[in-house]
Amino acid sequence: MVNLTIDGRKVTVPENTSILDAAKKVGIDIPTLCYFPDQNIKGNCRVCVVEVEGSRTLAASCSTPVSEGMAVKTWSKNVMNARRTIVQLMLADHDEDCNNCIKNGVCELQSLAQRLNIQYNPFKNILELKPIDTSTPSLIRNPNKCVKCGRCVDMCQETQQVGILFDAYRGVDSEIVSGLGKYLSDAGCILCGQCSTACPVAAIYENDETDKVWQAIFDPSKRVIVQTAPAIRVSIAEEFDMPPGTVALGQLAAALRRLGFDDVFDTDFAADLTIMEEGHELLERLQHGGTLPMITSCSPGWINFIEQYYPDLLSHLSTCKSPQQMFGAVAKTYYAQKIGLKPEDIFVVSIMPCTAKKYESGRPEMSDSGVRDVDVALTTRELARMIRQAGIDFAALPEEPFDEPLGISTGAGAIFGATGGVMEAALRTVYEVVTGNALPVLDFTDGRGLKGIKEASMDLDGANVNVAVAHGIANAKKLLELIRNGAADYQFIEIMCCPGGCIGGGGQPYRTTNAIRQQRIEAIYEVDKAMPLRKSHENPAVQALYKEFLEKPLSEKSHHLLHTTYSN
Ligand code: HC0
Ligand code: SF4
Repeated sequence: MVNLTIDGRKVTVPENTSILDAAKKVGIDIPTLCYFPDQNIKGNCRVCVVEVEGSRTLAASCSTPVSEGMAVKTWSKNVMNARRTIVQLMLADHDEDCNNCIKNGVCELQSLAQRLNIQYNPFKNILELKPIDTSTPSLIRNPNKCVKCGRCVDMCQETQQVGILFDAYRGVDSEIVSGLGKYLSDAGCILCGQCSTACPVAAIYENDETDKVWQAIFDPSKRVIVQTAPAIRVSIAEEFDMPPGTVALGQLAAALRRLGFDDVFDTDFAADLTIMEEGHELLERLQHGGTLPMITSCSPGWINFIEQYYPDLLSHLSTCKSPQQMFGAVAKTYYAQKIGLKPEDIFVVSIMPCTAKKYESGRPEMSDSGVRDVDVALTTRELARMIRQAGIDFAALPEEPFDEPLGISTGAGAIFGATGGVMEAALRTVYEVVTGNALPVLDFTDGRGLKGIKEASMDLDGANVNVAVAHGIANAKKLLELIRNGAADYQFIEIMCCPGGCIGGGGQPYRTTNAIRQQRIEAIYEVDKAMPLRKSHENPAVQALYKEFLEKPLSEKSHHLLHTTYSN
């Protein structure tokens, strides 16, 4: 342990603790900008400077470890002037059109300027406007807002290891770029949006499509259907200042109804449907010699990754569309027939924790109903913006149910939102279909949690099935290399693009940390436990869909509406 004083107070902390964390222990909150929990950025912005007795220069508290006998001053004239100057210089090289900024009110630079009581800037604004990158349907990159903190670079290079964002040039010319001189669409970006959850300003953010949804809602000729992804019910409450891990299933349904959606449905229904198709596809491959290991295909950032970086392994992907897209295809055919409408009269909106879902919904092949199957995919953050716009007091909403039939789901559908969940849901069904016996224990805990790669085995009537789960592209790459080298002894692999699975998606509330991911995961399993049905094949609405329309899993109609092909 190390003893030191901070602002005259004695503190004892473990070795290698940063001054920043030691100060937190005694209730002192040093301002930061580039610092982000779980990331390795050290001292880029220097907003967190403090005085260390005996040192002639100020120290960045996030990257300076404590030492025995150290005396630290976190607030002094020098500290105040240094912090203000740093932020004023940032503002002088920044597009300060705050009123028209998507992050107005939630911008960390703005709140830092407020906190430092910056009321004027002695430095003249020297920003040279650069073009805004609108090349993808998922993300907007505005270099004029960038403060070069490096958080997005760390996300892209270290956490995801896609590596298309990097620091270029030095000194005053320093700039964050996506491939030298390229737009995101040409730079190999997979649209995961992890950079956008980490950005403290509005230098990279989701393409806001809320106005398109309002137009549809206000159009009396449209039947506007909404589906909401498994992960939203355990994250939306954070947008309304409730703690991470709050389950807000009933309030979510109530909010969507009050926004004016005509049918409030659930992607969890389609997740159950996916399990029926994907489970049978796995059995088909196991019994008739298809490509193994089969890999899940529901996470669109992951699909973008394998298509661009490992096209030689595309035959391993399940041909199943994602639940989002299965939902759209079913809503505009089966449900359209049920309510006597044509696909073009229906507008399907999905609420997703994901920026890549925007791209997925616009893929030309995702129109098997005859028109685009999902019209708009909004992120959690966009939904929260709509709820605030409409003046809905989210916390005070009553709990309401989802509508029938496409709002009926099981616990297996819910756990899709957490890493390991698709695997667990699939095994719950595959085991019972193959053995004809009820599962003795429903919870496959081996696949749960934030460990990078998880493995498990299951005995299916004498045949051993080895499974693996990876979340985040850096972990996925390790499994892909094993497959490429012929060293992967697995039959089934779940890969989710984002750390933690969809609960950690790129469209989730800003500043998702590992601690928050863990709380959302626990909440997802609470949802599962509370459901009366917990196995996809027991979903009565899915059973009815097969009986009335699709006939059986992997039928011709199922293939046409629920399966897809991939491109390289
Ligand atoms: Fe997911 Fe999904 S679980 S990808 O993470 O499979 O985005 O939440 O909606 O489609 O269901 C995201 C979350 C979904 C889909 C589902 C899958
Ligand atoms: Fe990198 Fe993902 Fe951001 Fe693209 S969306 S720049 S791949 S972190």
